[in-house]
Amino acid sequence: RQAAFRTDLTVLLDQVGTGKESLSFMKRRIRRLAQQWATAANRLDAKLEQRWRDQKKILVHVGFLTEESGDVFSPKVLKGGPLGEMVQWADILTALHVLGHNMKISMSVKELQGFLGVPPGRGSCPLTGPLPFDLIYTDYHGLQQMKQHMGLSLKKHKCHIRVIDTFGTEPAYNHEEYATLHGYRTNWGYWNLNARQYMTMFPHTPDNSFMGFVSEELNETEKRSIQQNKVNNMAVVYGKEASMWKQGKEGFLQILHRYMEVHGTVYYETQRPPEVPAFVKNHGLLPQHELQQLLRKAKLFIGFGFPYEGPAPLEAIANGCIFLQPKFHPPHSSLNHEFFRGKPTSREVSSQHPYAEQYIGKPHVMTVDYNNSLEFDTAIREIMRTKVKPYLPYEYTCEGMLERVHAYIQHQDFCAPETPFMPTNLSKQGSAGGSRTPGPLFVPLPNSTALGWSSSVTAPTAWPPLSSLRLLVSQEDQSCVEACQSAGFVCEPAHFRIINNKEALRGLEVQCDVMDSEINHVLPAFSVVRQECGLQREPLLFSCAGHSPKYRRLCPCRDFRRGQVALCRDCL
Ligand code: U2F
Repeated sequence: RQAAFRTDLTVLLDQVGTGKESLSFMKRRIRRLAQQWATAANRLDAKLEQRWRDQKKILVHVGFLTEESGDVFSPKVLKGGPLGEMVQWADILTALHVLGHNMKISMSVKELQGFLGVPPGRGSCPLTGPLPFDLIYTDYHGLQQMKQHMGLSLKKHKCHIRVIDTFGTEPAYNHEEYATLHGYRTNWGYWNLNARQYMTMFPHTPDNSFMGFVSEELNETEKRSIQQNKVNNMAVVYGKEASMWKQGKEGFLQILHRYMEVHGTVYYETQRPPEVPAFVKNHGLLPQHELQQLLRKAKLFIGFGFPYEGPAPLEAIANGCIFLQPKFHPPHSSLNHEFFRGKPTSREVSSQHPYAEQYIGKPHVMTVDYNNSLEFDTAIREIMRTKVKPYLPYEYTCEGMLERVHAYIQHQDFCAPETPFMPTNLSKQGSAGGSRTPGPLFVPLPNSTALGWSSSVTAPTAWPPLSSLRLLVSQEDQSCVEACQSAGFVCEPAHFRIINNKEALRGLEVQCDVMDSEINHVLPAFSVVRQECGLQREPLLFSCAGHSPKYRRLCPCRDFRRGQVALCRDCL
């Protein structure tokens, strides 16, 4: 069946259910953004020009909100607890509904069993018939519950699963045996999924898919009025829980207070939290729309280092604030920081909000060393002088999210058997013979070699299409994430299978005295010193994130759309 866009959210709101603060929060959000979603649906509908879209049967099982997982989030919704996950789930549900899919929502193990047709209360009684869904969106808690209640059949059906995973899971952590043998074993990872089945909150490692969420978009009139009504010396502090204000914050708060009136939205029960200095005007935890109003007036939204990678800075920037945040030197990661310890990634978090730092940057975002009071002081003064317009990257608008989720649903298929790629007609452009349709694909780059494939090798079903591929060679100890980024591209794990062969190495004129095929997450790669080349034997270990001082890696990069890094030019 063809999916038709929906602009009425009544059915969705009924489906979400009642009885918990988390659900009420999500419903308030869905209602508040309903008009934006409707406008976005109409725009995307026009953009796609009647293209056929399959209507999928989708189950959404929100594991972290089930009683069976302990649901520690719901009781804290009105008390300054994390809301980012709820923001994201509300938006995922809305996007799937608006895109016109046939969706069921489960928030308990009982509902899960009912939807899957597994007899209740029978432990791990496997699902015997076919899976009644094309796609299942869940999280790590939900995955565990499915393992318990679907038994062995989970293995059979796991290609249909998508895991919403805030901070991301790198391939080395996801591969059970490899993780266990090489010290990447954590409490979360090791599900042996295709790493692109994990969907993140921000575009972290491109090994995962980027799900995201949305922020409110303003029209030109609203933008103008916001700019006119900005209070130049008003700052709002990022941190809705008192503990986020603890320890060592007094110094820079004092400096800030020298120039600006400081506002906070810190939760409190009866008394003012002692962590919050007396000069701060604390509004208490605000409902989302009231926070937006406050951000519309404020000039500065200032982070103290925690929470990491939340939605609020995007909302602030969308409402015309400048976001000031601490640089982390050295970067925080699962290797050196309690919060990230045990998370299935070694990603280095260079500031409180690396997306804001790297994808948005100045003038909307300033990332400075808070231990250097001079640098901090200079930043505040610069912010007071700078005029900015409200800004929201396209990928965080409702249309951007719909476009991306639409593309994933229609094109990503982890169930199809991998057809081995035959690299018979791969060749470096410009070399004699071989190249059937030479195109403008060779990208000269300093210190790295690059080449592209002619579109004649495109397998009809490949997505992203092979026309987007650019092969690069990384420096030693450089990951493919960095190598592609430094050349203006993004690493594309789906393209690894195309470049994991002798022909690619030969095309690059790499000297290989020894050629091996091994299980190691930095392969395909070669060692310059030893003239050894290695191909990847385990497709689950193709990794954009991996790096090793011994190797220069072969990196499959691709182009991307401006403001929509998840999609290549020809991806829609
Ligand atoms: C992140 O979770 P948080 O919930 O701490 O992220 P925030 O950026 O603080 O904000 C989430 C939402 O809270 C709303 C605000 C944001 O959409 O509009 N809010 C509000 O309604 N009222 C207020 O007074 C203040 C904020 C991240 F998202 C999680 O994935 C992480 O687990 C967590 C820890 O790093 O950080």
